[in-house]
Amino acid sequence: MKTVSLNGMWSMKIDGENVYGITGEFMPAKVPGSVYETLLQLGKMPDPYYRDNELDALKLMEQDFTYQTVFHLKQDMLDNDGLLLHFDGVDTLGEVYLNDTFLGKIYNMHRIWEFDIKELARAGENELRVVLFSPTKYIREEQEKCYTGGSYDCMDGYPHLRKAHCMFGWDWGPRLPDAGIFRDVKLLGIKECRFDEVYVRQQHEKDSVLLDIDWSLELFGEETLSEVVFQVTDPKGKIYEQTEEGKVLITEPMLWWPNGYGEQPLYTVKGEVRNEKGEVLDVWERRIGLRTLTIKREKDEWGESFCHVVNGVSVFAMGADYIPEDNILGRVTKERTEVLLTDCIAANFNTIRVWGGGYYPDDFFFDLCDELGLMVWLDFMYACASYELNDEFEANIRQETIENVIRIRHHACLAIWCGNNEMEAQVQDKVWKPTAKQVMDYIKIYEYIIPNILKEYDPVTFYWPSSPSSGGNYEDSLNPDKGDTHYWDVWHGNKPFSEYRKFHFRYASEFGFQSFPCLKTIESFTEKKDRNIFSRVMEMHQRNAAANGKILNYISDNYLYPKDFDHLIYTSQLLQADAIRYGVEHWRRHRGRCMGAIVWQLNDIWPVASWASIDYYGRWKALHYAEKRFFAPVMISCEEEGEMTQRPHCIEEPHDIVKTARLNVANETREDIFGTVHWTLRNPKAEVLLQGEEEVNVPALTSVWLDKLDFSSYDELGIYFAYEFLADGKAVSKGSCLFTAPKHFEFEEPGLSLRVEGDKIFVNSRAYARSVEISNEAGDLKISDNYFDVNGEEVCVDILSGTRENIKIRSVYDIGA
Ligand code: BMA
Repeated sequence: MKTVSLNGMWSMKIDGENVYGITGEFMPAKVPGSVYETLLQLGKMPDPYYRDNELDALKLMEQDFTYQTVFHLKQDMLDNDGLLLHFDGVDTLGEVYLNDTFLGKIYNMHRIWEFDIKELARAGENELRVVLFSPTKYIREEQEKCYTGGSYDCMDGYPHLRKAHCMFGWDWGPRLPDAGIFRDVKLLGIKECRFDEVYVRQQHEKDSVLLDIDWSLELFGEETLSEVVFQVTDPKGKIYEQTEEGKVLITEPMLWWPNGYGEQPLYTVKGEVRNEKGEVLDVWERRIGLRTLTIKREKDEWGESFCHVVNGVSVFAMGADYIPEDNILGRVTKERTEVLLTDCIAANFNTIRVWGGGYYPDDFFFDLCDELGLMVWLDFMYACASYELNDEFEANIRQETIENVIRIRHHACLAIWCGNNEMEAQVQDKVWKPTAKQVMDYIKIYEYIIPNILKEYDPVTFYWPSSPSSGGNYEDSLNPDKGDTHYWDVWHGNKPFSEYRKFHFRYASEFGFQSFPCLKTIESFTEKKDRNIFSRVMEMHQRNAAANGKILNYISDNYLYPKDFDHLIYTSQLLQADAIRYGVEHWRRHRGRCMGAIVWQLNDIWPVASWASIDYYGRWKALHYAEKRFFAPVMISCEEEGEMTQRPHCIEEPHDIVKTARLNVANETREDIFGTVHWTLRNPKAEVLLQGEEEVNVPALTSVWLDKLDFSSYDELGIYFAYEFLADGKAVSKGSCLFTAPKHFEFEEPGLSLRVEGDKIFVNSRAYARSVEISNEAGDLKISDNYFDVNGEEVCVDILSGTRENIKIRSVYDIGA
C-alpha cells in the first residue's frame, strides 16, 4: 500500500459574517488543525482562555467553515487497484468534495472516514474541499426535534452529536466547541488488497506464551494467491517466526507489568501480505505486552470484589481520571502528553481512567501508557446524558465502537472497556429526564450493542457497563460494596474529610476536591483587578457554580482565614491534598477490601479552578506531590482519632476528646519488606515528648496495622504526631498528623529558610512547619517533594526542573499570620 500524506498547509475560510468581522477570504490553515488554532496562529482572534474571551469564541461556532487544498497525483497512484481518501479524524459535521463532486458526509469525530476516489481522482491537480458545519446550530436544531437531556454544565442538545461532549462545556471546562480536521489526512493507494483486520491473542503457559494471530484481507483487485507472514521481535531483538499452524511461540516470555510491579517489555508483531511475485502489498505492525489482565469479581465477606489481576497478581489501582488536555485539540501533542503521563509515574500511578466525556485519545497516548506501565480504564465516549437510539445513531455508534476497539485492543495498557460515565445511575434516577424509550435504549446500547461488538472484536479485555456500576441492568449501581464507585459526598455533598472513613469501596473510580491553580496560572487569564475569587473573570474560570462557596466553607472548618489572595490559593491546594490523602490512605490501609483509588481528576483542559492535581500549564498542585507520597509503593499512614472525628466544632461537647493514633504500613510491591517504624509525639516547637520504635515485616501486597497509641492525656492544641518507616536505615515514607484542625493548633513561628546548592534545596525550620511549599516566581519549579511537614530540622529536596531564581517558602503558619 502506498500512502501519500495530505497533511500540511490548506486554506480555510469562515462562511458568513462573524463575531470577529473576518471577511470571507481564504487563509492558510494547518491540517491537522482547527478553526480556533488557525485564527490564533494568524492573530485573527484573541486567546479564548483569557478573561471572558470564551464568549465571543463560542459565537464563532455558529458559522460554517470551508477547508480546501489542492494535491497532485501521479499516474502510478491512479494505477492502484484501490484509491482511498482517508481521514483519521474530523471534528465533526462535514461534507467532502473532490473536484467539485460530492463524496459524502462526515458526522462523528470518533470515527475514521474513508472515501473511494478511484473514479474521481485524476492525474495532476485535484481539489479537495471539506465544508464543516456549525456544531452549535446542529445540536440546537436536533434538540428541538427530539429532547435528550444531559449535564447542565454542557450545552443543551450535546448528546445528539458524536463530538467530545466537554467541548460544549463541563463543570471544569469552557464552551469552545471548535471545528477542524484534527487528525491526519492521507491517500491510500492499494494494490490488490490490504489488511482488513489483524487480531493477536495470547495463550499464557507456564514458561511460554503462544500467540494466535487471526487476520483477514480486504480485496481491491483480482484475487491472487496472497501470502501472509508474521514475525515477532522481542525487546532484545530476538526474532520469533510463525509455526506451521501460523502461531508464534514465545519462550521465556518477559511479562509486562503495571508501574511498580515489574518491567514493561514490549514485543513487536509485524505482518506482511505478499502477492505471488513476492511483492509486499501491506504491512501491519503493533507492539504488544505479554500479560494477562482482567478484573476479579468474587463474592466475599464484604460484598463482591472488584480488582485488576495482572499475570495472576491482584493489584491496587492507584491513579487519576484523565480529561482532554486542551479544548484546542491540535495543541495536544505527543511531547505534551508524555510530560503529563511521566508526571503520573513520578507520582507513583499505575492506572489512569480516560473519562467518557472527551474523545478517544490518540495512538501515542496508549503507546506511552504501554511504555510507562499505566493501566488504562477506557470509557466509551458517553457521559452524563440520555441518548436517543434510532437506526442512524445505532449504525453510527456501532461503527465508532468497532473502529476504536480495533485501533486500541492490542495495547498492553488496556485494562477495562467501560460503557460510559455515570449514566447507569443517572438514567435510573431520571436525572436528565429520559423518556421511557431512552431508559430502554440505555440498556440496549451498553448492555447489548457494545458488549456484543466486544465479544467479536475484543473478547479478552474486561467490559464494564458504566462507571459507577455494580454490574449493570440498573441493579444497585451505587452499592459501595460491589463494583466501582464515584463518591462525592466529600465535596459536592459538603461532608467533612472524615466521612471517607465510613466507606471501604471496592474500587473508588472517582472522588475529588477542587482547588485554585497557582498565582502564575491565574495571572495567565486575569488582569490584576480580576484577582479576587468572586470577580467575574475568576468565576468564568470556575465552572462549578457552588465551588467557591464550598472552598471557603471547607477552609472555615480547617484553616485560619487566609490573609490574602495568594494565601487563599495556597490554602485551597492544601485542603485538596488533605482531603484526598485522608481518603486514599484509609483505602490503602484496607487493601484487599478496597482495591482501587482513582482520583478525580488528573489534568485541566484550560486554566481554571478545578479538581485537577496538575493544572493546564503542567504545574503540580499540592495534591500531585501528596499523590506521590500516598501512592508510594510502600507507605506509612496514620489513622488518628481527634477533633475531626469526634467534635468538628470546638464549641460542641464533649470537651475531652480521645486522641489516638494507629499506624499502618501498606506494601504494594511483589516483595516482602522489613523495616522499622519510628514515631514521635512532639510539641509545636517540634520537641520530642514521647517516642517509640517497632520492627515490622510487611508481606508483599498487604497492609499491616500497628497497635493503637493513646495520647488522650495531652492537650490536642499543643501536640502532633510524626512517623516514618525506615528500610535499611532510610526513611521510605513519612508524615505527621494533628489531633485538631490546623486552624486551632498552636503553631510556633517556624523561621523557615532555604538555601540552594546545585540541584538541591535545603530547608531549615526551628519549629514544626506544616505543608511547607517551595515555589519560584516563574512557576516552573518541579522538585522531588513539596508541601511536606518539617519537624524543626534541616531537610533536603532535589530540583528536577525549573529556574532557581526567586525561590520562596511558606507553611501553614503563614496562612493567617
Ligand atoms: C464526576 C465526573 C464529571 C465531573 C466531576 C466533578 O462525576 O464524571 O462529570 O466533572 O464529577 O463534578
